[in-house]
Amino acid sequence: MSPAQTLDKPPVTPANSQKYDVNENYEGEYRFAPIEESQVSRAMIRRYFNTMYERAISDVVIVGAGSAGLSCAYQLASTRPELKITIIEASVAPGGGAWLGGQLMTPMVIRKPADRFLREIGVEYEDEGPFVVVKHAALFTSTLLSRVLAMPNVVLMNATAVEDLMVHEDFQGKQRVAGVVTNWTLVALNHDTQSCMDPNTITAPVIISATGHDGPMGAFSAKRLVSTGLLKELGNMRGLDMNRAEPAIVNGTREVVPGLILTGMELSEHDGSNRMGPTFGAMIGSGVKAAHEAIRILDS
Ligand code: 48N
Repeated sequence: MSPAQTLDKPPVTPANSQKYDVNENYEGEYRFAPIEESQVSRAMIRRYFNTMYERAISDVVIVGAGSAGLSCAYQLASTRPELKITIIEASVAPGGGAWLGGQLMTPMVIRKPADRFLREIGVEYEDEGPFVVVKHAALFTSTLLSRVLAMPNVVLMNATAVEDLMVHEDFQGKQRVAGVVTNWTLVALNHDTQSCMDPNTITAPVIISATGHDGPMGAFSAKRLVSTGLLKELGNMRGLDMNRAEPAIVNGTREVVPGLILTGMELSEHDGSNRMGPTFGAMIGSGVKAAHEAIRILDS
């Protein structure tokens, strides 16, 4: 049989699908339905590259899938299900710094009123009065990630880095961020080991950057604003002060240049606000506020 003939031949027709079932006690032989390796490859390739084609023009791009970026994605996608939201995450594993509570300890502290978001996404916690504690940071992050990925209007491209911003001039000659320049992260991190490996682009009227304050590409967009002259200099994150840091970041979440909203710890590097250490309420509040800022821009 020529390979083409195996292209979409379904290995199991409904009539004989019972042959590949196994009883609840797993008694008897466990047999998989037959498959061609090429069908596995084509099942992935078709979907991934159709998505890349379709999301080359998105409504909103969120850079960074840490606690701020994911909180923003959840709020935006649930509030405006018609928006095409594309999340670009440099790591293979999304979640950023929110898999642990702090210094490798697992419980996650979230100060009120950010606990409201936990009830919204269905994460249990212990109430300690002014703050709550989620038993494991991964419970928060995995729940939030699963809610975001279940939304039909959200696409996550992980292991993909934003390695530049698209900047256009509007009709008044004002510079506006109009999209992102992307590459697979391993390529983006190895430009100096090879000749230039050209990137890809995603065009969108609103970019929300949530690339954190540390890591190989921390505060990426804020730093790019400086190197492209759209920002005179970074404010640089200040020392730890929980009571100053968290409200400053939530209340400071905004469109810093036309078309670009900064959220989460990246904003502390842009503005020079304090860091808060191992408490995550501001990441949630800033992410949610960034979603409302994006809607304001899109509706204006
Ligand atoms: O978790 P992070 O680093 O960033 P946030 O702002 O979502 O949350 C920050 C929070 O975890 C803290 O730092 C806590 C509250 N500590 C405060 C303190 O005082 O220390 O997530 C950023 C994500 C990561 O997953 C990166 O891999 C990703 O952004 N990223 C990128 N993705 C795509 N393209 C890039 N250029 C890029 N740069 C970073």
